[in-house]
Amino acid sequence: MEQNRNKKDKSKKLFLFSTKNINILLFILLSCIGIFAIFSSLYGNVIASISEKNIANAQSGSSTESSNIVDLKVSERNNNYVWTSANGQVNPQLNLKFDKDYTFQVESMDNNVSHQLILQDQSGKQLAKSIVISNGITDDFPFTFSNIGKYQYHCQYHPATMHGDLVVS
Ligand SMILES: [Cu+2]
Repeated sequence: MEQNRNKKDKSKKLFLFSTKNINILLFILLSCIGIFAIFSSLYGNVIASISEKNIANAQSGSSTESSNIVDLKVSERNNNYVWTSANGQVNPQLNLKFDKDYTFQVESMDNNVSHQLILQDQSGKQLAKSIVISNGITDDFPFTFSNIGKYQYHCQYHPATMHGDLVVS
C-alpha cells in the first residue's frame, strides 16, 4: 500500500514537470507578468502621485498643498527641541523621490534659540543647509537628490534630539 502511494506521488510529480506542463506554466507566468506590466504602466503614476500627496500632507504646513514642499517645524517635546511635521510627527522619516525638485521649509519657535537644518549623506558629507533661524523666522531652500539612498537631516545646534532619516527612492 505504502509503495503504491509512493508510485502515485512520483507519477504525479513527473506529470507536473512534463514538457507540456512546463510550457503551460511558462505561458501562465508570462501572462501574469504581462498583465502586471500593463497594470503598473496604467496605474503606476496614479499610485505614485497618491503616495506623494500623502507624504506632502504629512509633512507640509497648511500654507501649501504642493507635494514638493518638505516642511519641518521646530517644536519642544519633554524639554528637548525636535523637528515636527505639520501633523505633529516627531523627527519624521522623509520619503522623497530622486531627481525631483524639493523646497525645504523650516520654521523656528517664537524664542531666541537658534536652529539650522542640515542635510547630509550617510558618510556625513553636508549637502545643503538652511539659514540659522530663531524668533519665529522661517527659511526655505531648494534641494534635489540626484541619487537614491539613505540620507539624514539634523539641526546644527541640537543634533542629538533634532535629527531624522531621509529615504530617497
Ligand atoms: Cu535646533
